[in-house]
Amino acid sequence: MKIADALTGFYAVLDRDDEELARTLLAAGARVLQLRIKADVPVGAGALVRIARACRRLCDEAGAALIVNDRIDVALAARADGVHLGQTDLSLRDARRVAGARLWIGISTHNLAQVTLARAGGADYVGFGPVFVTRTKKNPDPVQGLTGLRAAVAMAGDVPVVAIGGIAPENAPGVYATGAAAICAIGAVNDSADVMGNARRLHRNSGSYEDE
Ligand code: TZP
Ligand code: MG
Repeated sequence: MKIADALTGFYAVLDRDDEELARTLLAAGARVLQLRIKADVPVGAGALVRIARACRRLCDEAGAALIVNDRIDVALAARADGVHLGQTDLSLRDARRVAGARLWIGISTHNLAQVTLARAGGADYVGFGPVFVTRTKKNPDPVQGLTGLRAAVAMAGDVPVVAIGGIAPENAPGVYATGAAAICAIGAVNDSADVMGNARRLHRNSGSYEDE
């Protein structure tokens, strides 16, 4: 799959070991699923690979891409399409040494300087945020707003930007209007009573929340 085909609308995150949730996110039309389990007691590598392999099967059935957060070893073992790394994870340069061209490498960025570095270093895409206030991430970086996001999209050039942080169906149209390639939302989807509906409303041109 080409990365541009995966990063085109709602970018789903599986934030717990929950096959039903994964199936629902994919059934809602997600073209990409990121496995991101942040637990107080870290999940071991063996268990993570088991979960990632299950995701791989579901993504293959749905024609979606699989990206693993933090763990390049798990991403490679499960034949994921990509790995997603934060500013304090394995560096982009070292990740490329390990994975070569076998994985897309996505980098979390929180300001324009980080976007510039990720682009220069050959990131396949960048996450940028938090765009709005988020309750999901512990110790989030400062809110960047739509103005910051628009500048990040311009700075990223041909590197696709995934917007993240406090995004919900109500504010998604404004986020797409900045030129962001895709929208990642965790709380507004995974913690809602209507996972399927909210995931669908986060796709590009899904019609505004108020219209439905
Ligand atoms: N990086 C910046 S904000 C964030 C991450 C991982 C959390 C996004 O979660 P939510 O619930 O969509 O605000
Ligand atoms: Mg990380």
